Amino acid sequence: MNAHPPAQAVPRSGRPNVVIILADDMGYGDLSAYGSRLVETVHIDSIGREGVRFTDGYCTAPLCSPSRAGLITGRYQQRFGFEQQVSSGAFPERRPVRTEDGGLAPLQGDAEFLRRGVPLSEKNFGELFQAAGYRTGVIGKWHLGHGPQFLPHNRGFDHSVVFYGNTSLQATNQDDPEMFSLKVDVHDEYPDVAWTREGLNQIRRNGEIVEVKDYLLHFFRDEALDFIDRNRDQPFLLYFPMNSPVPPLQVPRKYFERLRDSIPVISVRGYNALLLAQDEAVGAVLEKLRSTGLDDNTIVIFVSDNGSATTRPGSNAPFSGGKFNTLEGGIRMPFMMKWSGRIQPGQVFSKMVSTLDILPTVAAACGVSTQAAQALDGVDLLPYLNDQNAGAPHEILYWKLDGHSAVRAGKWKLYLEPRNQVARLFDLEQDPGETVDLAGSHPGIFEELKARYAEWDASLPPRAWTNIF
Ligand SMILES: [Ca+2]
Repeated sequence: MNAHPPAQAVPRSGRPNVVIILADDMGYGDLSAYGSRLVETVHIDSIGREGVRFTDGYCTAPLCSPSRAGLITGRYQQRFGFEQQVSSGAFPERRPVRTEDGGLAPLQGDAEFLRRGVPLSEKNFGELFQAAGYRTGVIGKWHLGHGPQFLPHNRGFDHSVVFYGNTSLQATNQDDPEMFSLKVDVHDEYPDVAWTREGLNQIRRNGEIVEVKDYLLHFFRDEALDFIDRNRDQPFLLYFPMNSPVPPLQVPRKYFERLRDSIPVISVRGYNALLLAQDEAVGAVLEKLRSTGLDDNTIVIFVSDNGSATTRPGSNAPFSGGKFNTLEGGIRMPFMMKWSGRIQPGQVFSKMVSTLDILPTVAAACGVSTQAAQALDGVDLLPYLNDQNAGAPHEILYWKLDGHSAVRAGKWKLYLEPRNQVARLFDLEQDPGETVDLAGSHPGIFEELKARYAEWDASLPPRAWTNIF
């Protein structure tokens, strides 16, 4: 006998649940909802169809760790010196870091990497929701520091099943004939980055290493389903940062075969097969919410952490650039949100929003106080989605990562490479591909945005660490 009440009997008056699903390195043009003609991502697309699809949604950095630090705190990560990756590879201590002048420092050992993370002065959504009585879980990729004070079970998450590094092997049996595997770019050239399950790539449940034999995306999917099942009778927040479609490109052949007739290029077919596997994993989570009767009272958010690297078969169309730079391809994200009965379905929202808005939005929706947090840069989006506020959530947004910066205000985008004295102005309405520099023809806007950026940049502390070679 099922001890739980049937779906229709679950009261809607309880505090809502939150499920935040994050893709890793997925481009704007990778979903059918955002124009892909290569693959039908019906499950992920359904989030936007049943809620809102943002056309102008942004992450806070075109790189994993800093983007996640902004997302999880609702604050520009540069405000706490968090500009760069906390780690790269299974054994970051074996790799040199860059000095501020761009040279290579001698090996720093463990100490350099154990100090990197979101400082204790910042609150993330796990900490805020846990303090408010929610059950909090994170399943997937953490990549926000592996020193003890930065680990998820010490930072607001009751339950964590994660790897701490930037990626992990999807399938440990690399000779499995049922698995399609392909190396696609420089990311794959380092043997200690994607193609291993050692070191920071190991899977840990609440800090303890667990051996995983399943295909990793499916293992995390099942852990997410189990978390929802176990917490169906109490309010929960589930942060589900998936290990896809980032390398290693390993995907069960059944997905690859489904695209055999439609995609002739092997790397593109393999990548889109992984998008299909990812879509089905999201579909399983959505179905679990329906079958447990929680769907009506759960806020579901889907977004990617940064664009696809231009060296890979992902699509940032119609934009140029990608991961590592601040052209739109690096920072404009597929971003959708649904909340049955509270967000009007079928909306397409075209004003700027940011992953910074996720924390304040879900906190407001759930009645969770953000008083313990520092001043948030994100805003509660619900009034804008419910026509209570006809204005724009953000007048201006800023980006800064290792020599690549940007500002967007309205249709205007200022693209900056300060070290190279590059400054260009684009009209994103007329020129989403950022090809025509209008700095000369619109000097007033150009100078104003440069001044706004300089003012924002001057308000930031120095970055707390540099990048990793
Ligand atoms: Ca990423």
